[in-house]
Amino acid sequence: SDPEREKRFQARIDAEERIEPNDWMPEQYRRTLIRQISQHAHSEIVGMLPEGNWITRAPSLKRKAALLAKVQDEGGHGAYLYAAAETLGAAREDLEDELLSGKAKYSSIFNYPTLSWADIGIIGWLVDGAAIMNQIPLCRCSYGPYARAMIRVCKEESFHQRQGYEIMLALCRGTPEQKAMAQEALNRWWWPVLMMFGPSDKDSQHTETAMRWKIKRFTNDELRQKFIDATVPQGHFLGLTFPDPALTFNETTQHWDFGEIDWTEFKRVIAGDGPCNRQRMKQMRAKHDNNAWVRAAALAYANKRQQRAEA
Ligand code: FAQ
Repeated sequence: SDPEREKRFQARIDAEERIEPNDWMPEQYRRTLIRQISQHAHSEIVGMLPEGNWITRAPSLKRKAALLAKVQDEGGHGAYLYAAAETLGAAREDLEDELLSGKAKYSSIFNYPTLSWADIGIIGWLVDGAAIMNQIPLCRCSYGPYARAMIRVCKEESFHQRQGYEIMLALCRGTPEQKAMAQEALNRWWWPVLMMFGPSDKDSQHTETAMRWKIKRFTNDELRQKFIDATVPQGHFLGLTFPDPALTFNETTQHWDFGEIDWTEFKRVIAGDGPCNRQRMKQMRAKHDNNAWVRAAALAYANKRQQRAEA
């Protein structure tokens, strides 16, 4: 390490300057970003699976078109984020290998099953809602390529969130069976969605350094609280209840108080033992094998073009 350079680096961060790929950066800054950006990319790609499960069963042509577009957007976000990680010197093949070997993490939320159509509404409303809450501050991340990627990603996520909330509205204004389906989905997803924000601040290993480097602008608990405050009134507008008896509006703090998150469940899902972890990894490996010919063809084509250019 080079203390003088690190000092100058921190001064640039403190002055809100953007760090670009060719700038000097501490090795740990680079590693932290590769870890976070690649996990984020993996989440987008694995996140295509739970919703992909409903494309063939969408209840109308309009719903199917919107869902197809949304899932394609997620693939695009993944590609965008892998490219951002590559600007830090990571190789995409290595990042993919780390995912397939189980070494790299992806968001815990995508290890839960999509059992009914209401789950598609819930994913848009809550999962994309949580993603936006977390990603808007990342538009001001100190690392330029990640920050710029987030601007476009957030625009698309806000369309995703609206399509999800609109599905929820239609179900909640529909038949009693539809409303019950919406409520049942909310009951299953609420707690896992709150876990998306990561461990509580006292258990978060990376928050302190990530805040100092302005990769993160808010702590996990701060974002979780902001999300709850924004979301609870939306749920009440739908006429739904939240599966948390401790959820109450605190007049003193002007925030919603909530119950204790089951951190044992969170740790279990992250360790690979959630309801769908094995299925998701199996799907990812099958996809990787099935797509081998595409990678081979793309490589052969690139080689041919290079040979032609050299001739
Ligand atoms: N799941 O010290 P911290 C989406 C890990 S949205 C799994 O607090 P950090 C859009 C963490 O990596 C979802 N692992 O870590 C979409 C670390 O492990 P490590 C993706 C989790 O990084 C919507 C350890 O626990 N969004 O995909 C989780 O400071 C709908 C200690 O935690 C992003 O990735 C979790 N929930 O804060 C797609 C946003 N939480 O690496 C399809 C960018 C924590 O030491 C459909 N990422 N861990 O082995 C971030 O903002 C941060 O990385 C946090 C975690 C906030 C997720």
